[in-house]
Amino acid sequence: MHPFHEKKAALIAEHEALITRPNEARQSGNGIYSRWKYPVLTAAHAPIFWRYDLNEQRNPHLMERLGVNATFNSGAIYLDGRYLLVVRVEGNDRKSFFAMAESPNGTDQFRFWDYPIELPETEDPDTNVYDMRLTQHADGWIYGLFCTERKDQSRPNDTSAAVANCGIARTRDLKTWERLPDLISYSGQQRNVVLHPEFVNGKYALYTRPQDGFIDVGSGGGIGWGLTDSMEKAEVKDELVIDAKVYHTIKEVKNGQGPTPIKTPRGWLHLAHGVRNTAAGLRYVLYLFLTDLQEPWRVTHLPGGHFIAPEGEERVGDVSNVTFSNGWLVNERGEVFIYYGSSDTRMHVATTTVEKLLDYALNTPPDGLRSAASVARRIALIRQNLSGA
Ligand code: M1P
Repeated sequence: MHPFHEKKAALIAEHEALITRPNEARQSGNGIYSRWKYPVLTAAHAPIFWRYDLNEQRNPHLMERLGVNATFNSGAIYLDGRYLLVVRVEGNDRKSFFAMAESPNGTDQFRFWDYPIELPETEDPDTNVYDMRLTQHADGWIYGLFCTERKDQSRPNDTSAAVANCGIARTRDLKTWERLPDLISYSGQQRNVVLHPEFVNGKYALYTRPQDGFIDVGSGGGIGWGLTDSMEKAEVKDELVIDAKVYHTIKEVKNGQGPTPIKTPRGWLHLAHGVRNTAAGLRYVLYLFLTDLQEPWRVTHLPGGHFIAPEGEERVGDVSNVTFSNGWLVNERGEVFIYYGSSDTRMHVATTTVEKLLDYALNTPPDGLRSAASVARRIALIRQNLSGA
């Protein structure tokens, strides 16, 4: 075969082998969920025709022209039996964009749709967009709330000064998106904003994350709650912190709502990320909590400690020691697929059920906030077990 065609065929075959590789649930686990062996998406999953110019005349060496650096922090939705992710794809130029990937079973064979999403801009163009949360709302629309980042024009000489806000778009088919004005809030910058799927007191409800700076939340932080009359001109006048950051916990520095909460008979299940500082930098882990069915802003159960933390290869990447989730879904059998990014580099899945998550939320003790309290609780468990009670 002609060398160019041979190389092209090899590239396509290697890519196809990656996409069709069967995934497998890891046998060992904590009984709460199963992690799956292979990442569901990596940079190498991006289609060959997104990265290479496949014309021999223009690209005789078959070089990668537009590299993809990472695929991570994906929103998720289960629609008509299809497992869909809205993936944060980051090019080698550091710009993130959104692209849909679809799987027949939720754990492997994720394949990107042919074209990434062409997200309309507002009159103030985004520099970077990322971490979309999908919410199928009671009003009939599917909303995508994401972070829009722009240069901080008040600090023109600081080339890394940025401002984060909540961008809002909506769709009915995940193909054509209508861009709505960014969220207006009065508590500083915003990231990790998530739309609650039902109306609350006739209004749209948002989980927010007010922050003083782009990275540092400063005196802000915590998962907030606010109402808005409309999503076409979303404005949150008052924010109530419903889950604050707390000293010497997994969310000591900051935290943020993950995906849209899941409605269960016992309350709303929430997944969130908590951040603490270490000598090696920030560590991001996931935690779970439950809020009241009628008053979703009221936390009823807050298990102590992390629910998912980086393990093995998940620990290393562009921003190491990070697990981050902005997408999960439930199928008609009550199976839950938790999609999480590791170290801002790749996507993984862990599977469980609503029943198990509720058991975890209802029966895992809260953080005792002191070593002595932790020891007392562990000794009580040991005594029970050793006495055969
Ligand atoms: O790099 C870790 C994460 O940092 C940010 O999250 P947060 O606003 O909570 O600090 C986001 O940029 C997120 O995408 C990223 O994974």
